[in-house]
Amino acid sequence: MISSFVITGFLGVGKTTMLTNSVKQYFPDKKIAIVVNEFGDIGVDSKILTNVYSEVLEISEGCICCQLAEEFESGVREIIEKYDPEIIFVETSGASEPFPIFLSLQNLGIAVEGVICVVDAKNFSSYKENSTAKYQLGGSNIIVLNKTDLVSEDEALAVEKELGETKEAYNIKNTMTGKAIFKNYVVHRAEQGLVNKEVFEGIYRVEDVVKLAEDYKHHDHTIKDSLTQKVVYLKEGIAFNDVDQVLENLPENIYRVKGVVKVKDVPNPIFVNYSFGDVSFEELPDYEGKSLLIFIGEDIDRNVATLCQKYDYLNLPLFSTTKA
Ligand SMILES: Nc1nc2c(ncn2[C@@H]2O[C@H](COP(=O)(O)OP(=O)(O)OP(=O)(O)O)[C@@H](O)[C@H]2O)c(=O)[nH]1
Ligand SMILES: [Mg+2]
Repeated sequence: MISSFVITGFLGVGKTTMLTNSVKQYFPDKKIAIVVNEFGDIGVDSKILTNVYSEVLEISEGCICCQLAEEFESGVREIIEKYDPEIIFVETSGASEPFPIFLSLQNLGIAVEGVICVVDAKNFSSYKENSTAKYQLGGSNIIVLNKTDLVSEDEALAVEKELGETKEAYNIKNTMTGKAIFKNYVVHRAEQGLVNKEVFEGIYRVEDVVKLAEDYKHHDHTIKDSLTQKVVYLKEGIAFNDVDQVLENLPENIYRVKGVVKVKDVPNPIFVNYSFGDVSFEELPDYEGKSLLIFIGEDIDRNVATLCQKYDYLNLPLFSTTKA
């Protein structure tokens, strides 16, 4: 039987980092396939993940938990036929709930070894009221407190207490028995997505609940939280500093930026990864596409338009790609 893990967690908490840093290291001899769904229609993560894994399936149009069950299931079937993986890792978008994916995997006869919710220890308080974030905790059985390098021990303990409370309140219930499906859960700490191997050892395998949870209806999180994304293209011939300037002057409601930019003073394209005020850059030698940044946040359209007016090297595309 094929095994799988679902990796969920809010925007920018470190899901892809966990896949690039932890997973490969723990399964050196296994055939691993990755399925990644990103918020928005341009798959930046899949470009990063293909550097590490040979089989990466990108499901990038729309939200995997709302509209894409069919595309997800047929994609997974295809990857199984073509590649015959032993383990499948699914990174859900930061705006998705994990439970529908969990049900889909079980539908396909794939064992779910764990639903991992990655939490950003530093920024949890900034996003904890988001309803999707709450259901992500409620629908998981392994919680990974990541970015612990950015907080003190006391802060880490305070976040653990809070996320425990959210977990209890939002635990997904079996509609027939009224009992929580992921009643037992563990919390592990991590830095740069490097988590204890135990997380992946299958000891937290979730039992088959498909039949019992059949009438689960997930809430309409996208409307309520009005998460939007905007793609912006960058002119040629700009300097690294120009990009940095944009990132240093972002309004608070834009809390996530991803993209790949080409600048005149760095030889290779640069992968830009910004979340909640922190940014990392990485050179990406084999990127052939346009220079672009994807802004994600709540009701950000006007803010992005303002940024484009302020910095004339940022261009909105002719057709908007805003998506909830
Ligand atoms: N300081 C610190 N930074 C981290 C850690 N883990 C991840 N990051 C950084 O956080 C940013 C977001 O990481 P990703 O792995 O792309 O996050 P994600 O959850 O996959 O993001 P989305 O898929 O867009 O929702 C990147 O800049 C990472 O380098 C950590 O433990 N400590
Ligand atoms: Mg990611």
